[in-house]
Amino acid sequence: HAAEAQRTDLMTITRHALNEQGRHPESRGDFTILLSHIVLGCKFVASAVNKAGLAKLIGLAGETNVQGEEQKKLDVLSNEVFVKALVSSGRTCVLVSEENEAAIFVDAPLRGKYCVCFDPLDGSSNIDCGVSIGTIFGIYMIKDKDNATLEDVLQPGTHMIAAGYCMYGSSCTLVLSTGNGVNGFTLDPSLGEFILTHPNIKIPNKGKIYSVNEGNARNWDAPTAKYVERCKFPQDGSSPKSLRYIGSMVADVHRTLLYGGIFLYPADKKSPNGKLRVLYEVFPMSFLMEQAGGQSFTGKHRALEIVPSEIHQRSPIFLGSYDDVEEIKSLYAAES
Ligand code: AHM
Ligand code: MG
Repeated sequence: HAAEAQRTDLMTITRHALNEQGRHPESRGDFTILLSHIVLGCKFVASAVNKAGLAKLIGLAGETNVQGEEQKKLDVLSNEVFVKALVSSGRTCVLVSEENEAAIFVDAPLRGKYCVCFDPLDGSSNIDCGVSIGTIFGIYMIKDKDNATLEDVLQPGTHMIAAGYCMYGSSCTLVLSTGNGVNGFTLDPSLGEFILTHPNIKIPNKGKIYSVNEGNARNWDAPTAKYVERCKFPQDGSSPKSLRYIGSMVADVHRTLLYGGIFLYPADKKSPNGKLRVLYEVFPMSFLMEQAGGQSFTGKHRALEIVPSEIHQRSPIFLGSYDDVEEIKSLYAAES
């Protein structure tokens, strides 16, 4: 155990990325540089989130509040932080943020080969009460750097080369996949470094938890309603599942990844496409789930196979343990 602790202790996220680099010599370290800028954004936001309750007193950006200037909202600040961090990496070309209506095309001198879709601070309803929130990101490779178009980000999730999230919770955790499994890193505040604490995360095949906003139940379609009913009243004599719902996708998915079970944001009569956004919520989380051995389903097909036509498009989503998602798939198959 001591030997293992020592090994993981020293594995910073940068060292991990440099090791991975060996698998993609053609990237020439560009991905490692991009990742270090994402990490910088996460650390900045983590520190701002920690001070959120004090923001009115001391100001979010530093110790002194600039006179007369109104405090920036945390989600607006986080967006500015990530846009700046990504652009200044010199490795990005097209950026899609939940906070910006239009995609951002990086100017030629700073242009690189990666496209990043992100939600800088997800779970905004949880900010003011100190509950976990997070940043979500998905990364694509540009086709032609000199000819960036929206098509470069309107790609199915299967074309993503990496995805991850950072959770600002009781500790700050960054979960990442570059298509070779899933790894979790925890921010050591005394070092300011993300340390590999959860190597090669695999989601249990079946879980004991379901996670959904049940307040929408009266508008659900039949298969979703039937599935949730079965979670509470299993037909096979097994114990009922527990309900856990934080209302921050990052936190609900993180728990699902570690403990197993299912997270759902289904379609309902009022929102036929559900709530969550394809490019920076559904795709990155689906990519991670599959990489961890779980599944992700839209109610019709594999979530990563959506071909988006708009950057802020939504989709229903059911993701988590392989067997639990299998069950909801069979209910939808029986329906059609
Ligand atoms: P936001 O981008 O406005 O924060 O909304 C996204 C959040 C997700 O984090 C979470 O899964 C979902 O909204 C919860 O929605 P609801 O409050 O409808 O249950
Ligand atoms: Mg969001």
